[in-house]
Amino acid sequence: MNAQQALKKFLVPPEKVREYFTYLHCANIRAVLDPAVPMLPSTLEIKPPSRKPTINNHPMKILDRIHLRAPLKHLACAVALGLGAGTTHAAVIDISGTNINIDTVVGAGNTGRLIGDTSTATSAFTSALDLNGYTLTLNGGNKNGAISGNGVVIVKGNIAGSTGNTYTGTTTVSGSVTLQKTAGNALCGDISVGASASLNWSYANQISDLSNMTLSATASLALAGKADTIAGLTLATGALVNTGAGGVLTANSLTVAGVVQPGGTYTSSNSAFVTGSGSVVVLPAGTSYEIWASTNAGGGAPNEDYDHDGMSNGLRYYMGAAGTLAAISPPVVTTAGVRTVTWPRDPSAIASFKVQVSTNLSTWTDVVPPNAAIDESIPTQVTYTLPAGAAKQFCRLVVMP
Ligand SMILES: [Ca+2]
Ligand SMILES: [Ca+2]
Repeated sequence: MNAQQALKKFLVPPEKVREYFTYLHCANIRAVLDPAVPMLPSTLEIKPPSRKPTINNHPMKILDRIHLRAPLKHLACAVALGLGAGTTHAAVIDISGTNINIDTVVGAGNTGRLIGDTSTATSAFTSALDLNGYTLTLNGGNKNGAISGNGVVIVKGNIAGSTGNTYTGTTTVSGSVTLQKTAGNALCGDISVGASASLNWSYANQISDLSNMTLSATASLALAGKADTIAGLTLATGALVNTGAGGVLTANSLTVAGVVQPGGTYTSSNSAFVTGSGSVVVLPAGTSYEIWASTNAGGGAPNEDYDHDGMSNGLRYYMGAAGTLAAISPPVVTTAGVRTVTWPRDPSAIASFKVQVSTNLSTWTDVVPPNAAIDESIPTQVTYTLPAGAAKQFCRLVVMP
């Protein structure tokens, strides 16, 4: 029986596909996948002999379901997933085999999906995957394909390749996983690193800046000297961040053992959860100038005056609701011969500042906190004590959001 005869036979009784395919050698599979007859009409299970054949260069449209079992080695063709006319099932590729590479999946769209390996076996892919709302489990082997769409990714093997993943949804990490994307992010969405799991960095910026990452008590991160920025980091007691030589993990927030930690730099010398010579940097809480300005100042620069009221955007941001024209030029208060000036401050503003002093309004000298003359003990204000001596002095507040 040649391939065309086999094809005719299984097209007539599709339920016989598996039976006929047991007769087909690799060469015949290739013929069946001829572009002239690219559609596989029904559930198809390919169990080729141990020679590990390659299906090459023939676009294949899967209308229903295909199981790719070991030892099929390489599906080097474009695979289109989708519903065909008159069918009722979403197309599926189930790569429950071992070491299967699929070069291209096209048209995953709304109806097709590709199921990752759910067994303990190794699977690999180089295709682009659209999660399409489904769960993808990545076991051992390199996962070079770009994963997109919304779904759940369970990571048990290394992530590699040169095209970043963009999926949304959640990520669960178990086992030891090395992140090897040479461009883009390896992991996206909110990430849970499970018991005894470890995440290892081969390159910088493997995690989406928008990801919140949670480590269980026996989980660990190994930055290996690389830098990355994430949204939030939550550590159970016992979880470790090994920075390696100078690695830096930057986060907008840090929670350790259920307690929210303040902004700052966490190192092995001040924090039990850090090892290595690098650090975990937690940005100060609050609203950045960029976010504030996008809402309140048309995205303008700090030195511009968006509403033309004589007060710069930067000062308005720094002083918040208490910021008025009068507040920019507060009176000098003299108490027992000590002269002070107090400016309002919004504690949610993230900005450094300095005071400048002058005796002639042309030459200004910086007074940079921390400084004994500057009192920040009240979060809603900054008080500067003018130096004794000169009869006439001027001072001004400069903010640097
Ligand atoms: Ca990042
Ligand atoms: Ca203004």
